[in-house]
Amino acid sequence: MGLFLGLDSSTQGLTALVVDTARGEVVHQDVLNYGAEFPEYGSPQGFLPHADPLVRHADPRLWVAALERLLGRLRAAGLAARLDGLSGSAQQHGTVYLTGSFPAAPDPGESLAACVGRSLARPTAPIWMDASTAAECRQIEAALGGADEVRRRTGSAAVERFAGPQIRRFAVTEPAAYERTGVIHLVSSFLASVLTGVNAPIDPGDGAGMNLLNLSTGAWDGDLVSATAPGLSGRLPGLCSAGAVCGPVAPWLVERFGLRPGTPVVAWSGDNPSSLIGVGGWEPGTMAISLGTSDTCFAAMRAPRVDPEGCGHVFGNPAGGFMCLICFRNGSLAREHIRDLHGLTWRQFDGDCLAATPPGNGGNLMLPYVVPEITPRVLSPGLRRRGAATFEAGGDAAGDVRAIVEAQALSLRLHSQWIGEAPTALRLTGGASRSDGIGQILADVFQAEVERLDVGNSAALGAALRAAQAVEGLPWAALAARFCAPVAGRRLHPVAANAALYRDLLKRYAALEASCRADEASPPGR
Ligand code: XUL
Repeated sequence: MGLFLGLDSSTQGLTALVVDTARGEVVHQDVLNYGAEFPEYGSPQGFLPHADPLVRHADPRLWVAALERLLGRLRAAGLAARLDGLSGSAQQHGTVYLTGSFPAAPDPGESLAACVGRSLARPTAPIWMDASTAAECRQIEAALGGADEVRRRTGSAAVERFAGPQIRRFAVTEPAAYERTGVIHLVSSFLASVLTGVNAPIDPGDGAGMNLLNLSTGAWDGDLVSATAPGLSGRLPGLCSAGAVCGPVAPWLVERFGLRPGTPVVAWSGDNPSSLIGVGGWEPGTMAISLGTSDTCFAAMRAPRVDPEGCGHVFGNPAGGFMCLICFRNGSLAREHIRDLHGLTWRQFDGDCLAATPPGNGGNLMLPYVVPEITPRVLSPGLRRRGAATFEAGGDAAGDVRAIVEAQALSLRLHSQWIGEAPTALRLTGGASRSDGIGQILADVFQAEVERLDVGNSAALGAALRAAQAVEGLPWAALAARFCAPVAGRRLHPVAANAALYRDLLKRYAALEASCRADEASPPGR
């Protein structure tokens, strides 16, 4: 029994969470917001501005600078030296390009970010929000004989934000820089490498989000690797099993932050696989909805099945087996857009607006695309409602707030149907899960009980629990019972009287979405 640290490097910030497995308690939580704490990186929302809305890159040094600051604060809190192990969770799919082996150690007085910066073969990392690789996706699918074959092998059709298509674009558009690249990491394996001082392996949870891992063999798929970029197999880190210890913390971390020599670093994973553990969803039966920068919906799967529409994914479950995942790019970004459009606070958004409007919003439907969407694929951003009419500054704040939240809930319901199991309970996590108004809409749209946990950041909690499980061998069921029990007073019950209304609205929403996709497929004047 001991203390385990979970780190969550998300799109907008870094969280540290420490669990004490003897006491069954979370004993420390700390959060850094990239925009607020590191203005010098010019990334108010965690990524670099770009004229092309399809391009989204971040500066990997920002993630490292945040790691350095949080480790310093952990030391100041007297916890660094008491840790028995650590692991992490990171935004999925982003790729970091290094010249080769990892820098041995920072020079005296040199920041960790500057030290790691010396090893970057590409100054920026495309992240999960990047949608610029449609051509590369089609090329990879064509080389493999079609989208179905890529989906059969990897659990997903070729997807713009996934590592493989991103690597291909880099190799094709910047061949000299690709040539200089010695190793390509995911954000998760990159940060694990920073902590161990050597190139860390990729785990099956995050590795499955690359269009490169063959789910049935658990190894890199030779055909996909060759179809993606020349000489790629020599540039990919190794694969490890979920929960593998990838090394002790690097000696200079011991010196700089007072960690105990030999503290085990357990392989990092993606934020969604980590969240699956953090919400207690390690075995089938619980569907989780994470309301963060992206909204995601995920669950452990009895058997891997793929989404015929091509938007859903199958990833590795850190507890063994598989999980499904559906990701919506317009999560909190879309909610924030409406909040800011009407100059609201979150309290007004939730309390005044959602509470003051009726379920169904008087039939006022919206589509929630502030930025290009992943599920379904919608490339031209823009909020639309009532058919193809474009919505911008609306006069009715309360109506717009309900319209965006209902649209997101209906979209979640519509695009999770392929999983094939109607959930009886939803576990909500992420920043917006605090909102009772949003939770109630989800309960009504799904006609399922909404459960919420004490810990808001389930990805960081999941990372800490994965570390504890790997180092101490504690059973998942015992960890989940101790750390992931829903809080009785925070349950929300579906209102049966709203079932028919939302069933009808779901049909109308599906028709509106279909008309938007048809408009996009054949824009006026084509
Ligand atoms: C999942 C996805 C996002 C990122 C960022 O496929 O793209 O959820 O992991 O959180």
